[in-house]
Amino acid sequence: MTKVITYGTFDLFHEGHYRLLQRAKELGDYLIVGVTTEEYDQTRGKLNVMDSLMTRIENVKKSGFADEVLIESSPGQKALDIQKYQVDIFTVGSDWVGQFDYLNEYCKVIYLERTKNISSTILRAQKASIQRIGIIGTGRIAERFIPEAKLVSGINTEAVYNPHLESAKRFAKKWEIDAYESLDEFYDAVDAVYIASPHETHYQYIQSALRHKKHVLCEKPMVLARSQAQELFEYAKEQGLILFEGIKTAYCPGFTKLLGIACSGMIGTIRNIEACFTKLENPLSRELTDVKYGGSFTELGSYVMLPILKILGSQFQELRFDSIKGENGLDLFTKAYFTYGEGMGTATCGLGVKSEGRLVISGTLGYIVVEAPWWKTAYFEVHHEDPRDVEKFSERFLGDGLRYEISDFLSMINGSSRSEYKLTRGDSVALAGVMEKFLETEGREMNAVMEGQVK
Ligand code: C2G
Repeated sequence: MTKVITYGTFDLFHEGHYRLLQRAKELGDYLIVGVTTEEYDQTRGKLNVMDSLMTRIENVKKSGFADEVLIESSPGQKALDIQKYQVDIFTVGSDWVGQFDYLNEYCKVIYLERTKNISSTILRAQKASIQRIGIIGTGRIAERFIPEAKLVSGINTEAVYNPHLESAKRFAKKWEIDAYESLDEFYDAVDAVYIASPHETHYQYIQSALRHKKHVLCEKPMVLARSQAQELFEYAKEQGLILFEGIKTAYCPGFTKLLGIACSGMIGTIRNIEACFTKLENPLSRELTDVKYGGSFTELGSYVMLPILKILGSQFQELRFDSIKGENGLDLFTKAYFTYGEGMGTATCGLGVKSEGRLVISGTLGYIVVEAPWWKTAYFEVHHEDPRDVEKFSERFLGDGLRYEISDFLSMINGSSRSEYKLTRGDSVALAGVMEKFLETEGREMNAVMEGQVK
């Protein structure tokens, strides 16, 4: 008798799960299915699981393919189970290809092609539908999105669009999703869109996605002009659509905890915030050659402004910039100075100068220091006058951290959570306003509507 084993969350049970179990059973005579516990999913960074463990087990049983169901509750359990149950074949969907090769030591490992275009659900009406998401753009950040989205339940990445069809096809093949030549067809295949194209095209893509009644999660900087941000948020609200700016720091648990502590009074009234983020880039990269939209501040400014705007607000009295420029006029290192009635902030960023990536929030009773990479907040300390009086806080930051914004984006779409407080439309409008002011001082007035024309 050939024994087969597979594992999964099986949340919001859908065709992908059903077909996986069906083919897993066909690999042998006896199929064992491991269903993950909520705790295990938490530890492996799977977010947004909607169904209870019992419901998920029930759905697996109802499929009729499982001869036995067990609980997967810890990392490393797979190898033990395979030995304990004398399993001949381990199988899982191809979105995990390579990740379980180590199990070849114990049994045959087979990756079954993942199911694309899951739309309807089976077995029973779900309390929340599966959101089909499409990606616009095929660059570095888009590459990071899919593995992160896989660890958020309730979402299925289905499609990719890039004006250069060859890039879209290459990306689609690699990630087993569909490439679209026409933007209209792309929109028809999805419920929501993740925009990871160059900054100057964001405005046009957001506008067209909203017009096609799609929810939008757009990479930072969302847009480079205050009026554009205001217009897009207004339109999204009128259409009952969700528009999110993707600044991963804003949505990660560590940063949320940090803001809570900073605003709790533990360090008194906040008087000064200094945030620094530098990342040496190849001088030939787009960021350092695109004289219209490149440079350090458009690339990293969203991060270093975030703590200042979230804590001191967007009603600053003065704003000025100092930059070190390269030969082509792009800023290699920029400091933005925010002056408020009761405090100040300095946002420092650089693609051509390396500095200590630290965040320091100073108050009348003490200060908070977050070492690099504070933008992936995982650990911070609260210091007081007495150097021995230090409180330490930590929070896990999993993977590339995009899963947190994806999970909150999904929660907002499903109306199941009010996560907007993490990055409000007011925050995004203020960020766009500062970007616009920076580009004006640089003499790079924005004309994104024309310049960023979607090709
Ligand atoms: N699956 C699929 N097609 C989809 C979605 C999922 O074939 N469109 C497969 C997955 O590859 C997996 C199984 O269905 O083999 C269950 O998927 P999930 O519930 O998302 O479980 P997952 O997070 O992939 O966990 O230890 C658990 C394993 O790592 C799998």
